[in-house]
Amino acid sequence: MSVHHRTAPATPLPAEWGRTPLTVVMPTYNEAQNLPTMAEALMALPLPGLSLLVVDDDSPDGTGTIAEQLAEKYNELGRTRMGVLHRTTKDGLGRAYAAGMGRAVTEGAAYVLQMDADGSHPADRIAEMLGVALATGADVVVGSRYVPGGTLSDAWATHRKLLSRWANAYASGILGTRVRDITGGFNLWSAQALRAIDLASLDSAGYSFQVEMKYRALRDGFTVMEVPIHFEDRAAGESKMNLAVQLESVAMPWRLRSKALRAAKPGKRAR
Ligand SMILES: Nc1nc2c(ncn2[C@@H]2O[C@H](COP(=O)(O)OP(=O)(O)O)[C@@H](O)[C@H]2O)c(=O)[nH]1
Ligand SMILES: [Mg+2]
Repeated sequence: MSVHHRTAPATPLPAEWGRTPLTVVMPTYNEAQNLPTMAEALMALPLPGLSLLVVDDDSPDGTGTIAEQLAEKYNELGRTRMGVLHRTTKDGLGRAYAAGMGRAVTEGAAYVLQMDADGSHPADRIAEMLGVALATGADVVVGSRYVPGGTLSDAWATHRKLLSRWANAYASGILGTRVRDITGGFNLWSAQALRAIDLASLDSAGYSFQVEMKYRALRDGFTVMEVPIHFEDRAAGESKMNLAVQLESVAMPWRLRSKALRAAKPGKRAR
């Protein structure tokens, strides 16, 4: 992480706000090298209401076992600060998130934060995102690379930056939304919004989950806010982005739009 992006310690919140039940849902597939650092950073935040739920798809590198060991360590004092949801096969980022977010809400989270396990997303912005949600009543707070103040890793080549920008403009343009980082994966959700969205009925298996979730939230009338973040390159290991995931992301905005148009016809329930 380059020095000028490091910020002061997480913004202090009123003590009452810091106790808000907030679950960070973190999907993992082969993140053994990254998970311990991530868990440590989250547990050190001045947010006593925060807990971590790792959703592991039976990673061959043993991430699931490491997650269990970490949970044992952080749950030592009889408080559940970390849980692990083990799934048997790798069936996509979207499905992993839907399962984890559903469980977090069932277990009593008032807010759920989505976060990658690879060090790309800044843990020190979480308090601020929660603060924005609590202060404004917004049900969705996007950690945004594309609002003023948002930045991308210096390690990203120009073509990668352009591709990311383009992917955002593509999805937002087709769906007619004004969210500037609709593809981003660092987002805070109220439990109320997650219940309304009906996670079980999502169409996305993979990364297009990010777009579908925000689109549904907007259609259901929830307010989406964006706060700037710095997006860092992954710390270790490899990206799980592949061609199948990319094709789904190209097709999904069209699919969502035509579904919305069909639902808008008389006699059909809008979705
Ligand atoms: N459980 C689970 N996690 C996944 C899957 N695909 C990706 N992830 C995790 O989702 C996060 C984002 O994936 P990553 O490979 O970093 O995507 P990128 O940032 O777009 O390159 C990481 O924490 C991955 O380990 C999956 O199929 N199942
Ligand atoms: Mg990543």
